[in-house]
Amino acid sequence: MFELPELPFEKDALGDWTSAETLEYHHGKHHAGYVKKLNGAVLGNEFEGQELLEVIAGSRDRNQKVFNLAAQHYNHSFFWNGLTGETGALEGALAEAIDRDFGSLDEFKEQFRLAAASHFGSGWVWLLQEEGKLVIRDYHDADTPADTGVTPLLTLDVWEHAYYIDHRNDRGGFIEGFWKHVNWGFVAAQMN
Ligand code: MN3
Repeated sequence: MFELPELPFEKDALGDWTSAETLEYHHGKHHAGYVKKLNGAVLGNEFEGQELLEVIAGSRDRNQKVFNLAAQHYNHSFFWNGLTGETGALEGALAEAIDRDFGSLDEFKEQFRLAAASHFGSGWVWLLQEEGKLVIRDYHDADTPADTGVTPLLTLDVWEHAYYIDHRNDRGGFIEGFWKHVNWGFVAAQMN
């Protein structure tokens, strides 16, 4: 059985950016709902008892319902892990790789902002490591890089349910505030 992970921070840790009220819905209702439905959707079929990544890879292009639920469980779990109350230092190999592949931290943030702001409809923006290089990619709806052979480092949920309570339709304000709460230590630890 898949389980809803505890948030790795207090519900009020993200301040005005993502309020406790948003987290009560986003984590406590949306993410919890995906986990509950996923457990129901794998009961009694080939996916029952498999690890999450196996379910994602096995259901992609074959069972859209199971894929969407499993991918959303993965994406949300990764999203929470990339967040923290107060962003820490960005240093070491991660800082060097950002400078190398984007030119500067500011340029990386600008490219990430553009990808998130211009993404049409629901989806996710990811920082990934592909063959040693950092790249930004956006994914529609529940789609995920989890099973595609790349190394996921950081993600931002750009579904409206992620920001509508605190930012209404201002996705730009939501993206801007993200940088105050990125857990760079987590991001750096994902690099290979
Ligand atoms: Mn979401």
